[in-house]
Amino acid sequence: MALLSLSMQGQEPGANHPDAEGSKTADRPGPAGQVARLERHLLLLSEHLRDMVYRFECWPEPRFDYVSSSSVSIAGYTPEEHYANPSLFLDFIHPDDQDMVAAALADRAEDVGDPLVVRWIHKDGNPVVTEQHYRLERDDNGGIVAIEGVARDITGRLRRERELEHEATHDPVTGLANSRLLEEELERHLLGDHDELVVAALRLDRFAIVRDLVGASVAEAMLRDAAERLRLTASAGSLAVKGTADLFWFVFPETGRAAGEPLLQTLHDVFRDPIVGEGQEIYLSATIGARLVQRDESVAVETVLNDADTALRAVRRRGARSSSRWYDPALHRAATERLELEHDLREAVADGDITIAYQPQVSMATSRIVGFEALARWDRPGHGPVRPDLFIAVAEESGLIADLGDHVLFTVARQFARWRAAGLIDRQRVSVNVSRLQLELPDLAESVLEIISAVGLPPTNLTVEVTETAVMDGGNVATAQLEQLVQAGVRISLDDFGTGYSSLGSLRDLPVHELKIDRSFVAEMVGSTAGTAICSAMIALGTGLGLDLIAEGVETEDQSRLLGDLGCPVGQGWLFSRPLVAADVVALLAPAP
Ligand code: G
Ligand code: G
Ligand code: MN
Repeated sequence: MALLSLSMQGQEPGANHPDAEGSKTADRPGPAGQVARLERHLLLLSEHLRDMVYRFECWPEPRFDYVSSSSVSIAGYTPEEHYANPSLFLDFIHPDDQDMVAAALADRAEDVGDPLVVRWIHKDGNPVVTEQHYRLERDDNGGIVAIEGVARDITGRLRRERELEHEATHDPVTGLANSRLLEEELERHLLGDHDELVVAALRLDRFAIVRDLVGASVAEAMLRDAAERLRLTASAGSLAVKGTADLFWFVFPETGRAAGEPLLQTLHDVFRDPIVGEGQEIYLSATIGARLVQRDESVAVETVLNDADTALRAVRRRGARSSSRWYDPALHRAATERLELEHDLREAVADGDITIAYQPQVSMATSRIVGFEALARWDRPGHGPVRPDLFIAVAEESGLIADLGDHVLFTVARQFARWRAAGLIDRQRVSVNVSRLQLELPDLAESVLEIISAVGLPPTNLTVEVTETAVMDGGNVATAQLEQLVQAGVRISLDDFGTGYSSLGSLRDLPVHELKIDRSFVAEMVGSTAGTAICSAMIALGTGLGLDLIAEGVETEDQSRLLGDLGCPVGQGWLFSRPLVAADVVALLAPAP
């Protein structure tokens, strides 16, 4: 820069063309010639830089010694305009930066120091952010005589940096803040002294089903619609965040539990109107888990997020929709216990510690055993037996159900194949329960057939028990699985019949051989005209459709007799036998010596 300023001495303002001046000194020999060549070289350089190079004299008169041509692109003014009106240079500094520039110049020693970021107003009115490397020349009293420098336009770079920052902290689909921003915000709030605040986790109810129904693209548009409404709802100062899948987060600073309740309600209210995506409308609802952070409570960001999520899961597990729940420590204990249960179950499934009890199914006319229902049992180490509906539910939630189902079927089928080989059974069937989630596994039928064939149990010795809700909710996929099993000779039994909501009409079209009258009907039958009428109607319906019938939960002689009279040939229940371990089944089946 010093050289450049030297070279400019004596040059007329406006002489921006190196060639125009260059010819005078070009061929001078010796050191003078070298200096001249260097001058021309520097001028050439500065004229072709995208940065604006300048030397501005402040004293005795403000005037430009030199301004490079890129002043046009950076600030919109030609060098000529600068030469003609030197105060332009100070005027187009952004009003908000004027004081800062004055202060920087006043403090600055002569040497080149840190660059200064200064906003200019471009001739077209737009702000330009410049980064300026400059040097001051002062007189003996410290007064500024001249400024020389290079101004670089960093507007684009800053915008790109901001865009990158935005991309890194926002969800591309909805434009909401993402989890990274959530964590940063929370971190900031929780640092040191802070007021009460509420963190809420919100999940759309049944969104996975909706997605299957409307397709991924419409579902995404619906997510955008929901996100936009949620964003508008979140009050000023609060943060709305898009998490994974259909999960949203909210941070309500300076909010206690009393103030938080109505805020959560406004989030629910978003779903009063149908959500729209690509012209399709659907009514959705949401479930919320909320965590109150007390004033000055010292707690990690991760813990707060986990707690809100724990509360959310607790509501969803209860199957409640459109509701909220506040986190409390008891929930944490429950969640921990559940995790431990899940852990132990995982081990039990892996180690084959799930055992089977067999409950006989008996002909009410002859008292002969016509089949068995296989029921899974788990004796949890250190805890005792766990109710099967509980551990089946946990297996479904934790992705263990496929392995558990395979293990049960394998154990049962192998056992039956052996009893058959030993001549203990002949045409009796064994019923194995298959849950709703199992029916949704795409290769269920295939894997069932594979397992029984591997252990040598004929398909005609197997019944698969499914609940009517599982078949109805599973739709075509579930029906196709059942049909494949039926093709192979497996029998299908509709468990808990009457407790679901299947239309009687659809019963005709389902691949089902047997109706299993739920024990709640059997329990209310004796001594009740209405109860008897219901059982009678179900039996008539089954018989009319050509289905086999079995009543479950038969506990008394009266029930057994009445069921027989109504035309139900087979029963299962404590009257005949409790579920038995395999050894007891053998004792039961073996001909008395
Ligand atoms: O016998 P009991 O309390 O065992 O059965 C409770 C519930 O658990 C019943 O609804 C039964 O259908 C279900 N169940 C029992 N064993 C199994 C199994 O091996 N797989 C599935 N999916 N459900 C089972
Ligand atoms: O839902 P599912 O039918 O698969 O389950 C059968 C359940 O009924 C098992 O929990 C089994 O232990 C139970 N059970 C079997 N016989 C009787 C009975 O006579 N009375 C009652 N109350 N429950 C029974
Ligand atoms: Mn059953």
